Amino acid sequence: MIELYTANTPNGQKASIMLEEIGLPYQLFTINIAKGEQHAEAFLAINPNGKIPAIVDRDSNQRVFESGAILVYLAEKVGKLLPVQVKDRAEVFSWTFWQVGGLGPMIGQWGHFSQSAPEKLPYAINRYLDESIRLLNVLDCHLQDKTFIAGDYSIADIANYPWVSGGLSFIRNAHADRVENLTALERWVKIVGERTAVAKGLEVLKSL
Ligand SMILES: N[C@@H](CCC(=O)N[C@@H](CS)C(=O)NCC(=O)O)C(=O)O
Repeated sequence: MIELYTANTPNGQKASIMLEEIGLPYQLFTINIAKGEQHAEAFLAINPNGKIPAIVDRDSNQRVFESGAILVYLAEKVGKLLPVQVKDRAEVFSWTFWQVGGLGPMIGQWGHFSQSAPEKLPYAINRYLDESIRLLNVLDCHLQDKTFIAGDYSIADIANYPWVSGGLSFIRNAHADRVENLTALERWVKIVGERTAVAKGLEVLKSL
């Protein structure tokens, strides 16, 4: 049994989508990040970095934190959604870590500086917005002649989906003209969003 410690955020959604895709039984534990539960001692024992998502695999009592590491761990545990060949894995890892280290943090920082920061700093807001849009264009360009990001549907698609679908609508609300030509990306969002496991992985978090 996998214990999933999470909240309804894009990083949290990656883990629940993955668990739905691979069909392993799991138990959800809510970490209310607005109330600071990510800093509780019991949770820091699972993720010393104090962020969701994190899992504990009760088959081996292994903890795993960082959404990218969780995707790789679960894919390797069940032998799904991650190719076996080194060359094919490299492409999946490239786009998975591109998301974890780039797209997610850039959109996240744009959200922070444009919505949450007490002081509206145009330099910070524009820097993160421009970089988010540049990254969305990189993925749009890559997807011109592909159905999925790296060969067959994989953890690279799962890592990117919540941030691309959420990020696109978030940016569209404020700057529609800057994301209107990302047609390959929109097509990919539709295909991935129609998967039963993706819909279920999003749904299970809605009550948290
Ligand atoms: N690099 C981490 C980022 C995780 C992350 O930023 N989680 C956010 C929610 S999406 C969080 O826990 N925020 C609470 C906080 O920063 O205190 C990952 O990919 O898992």
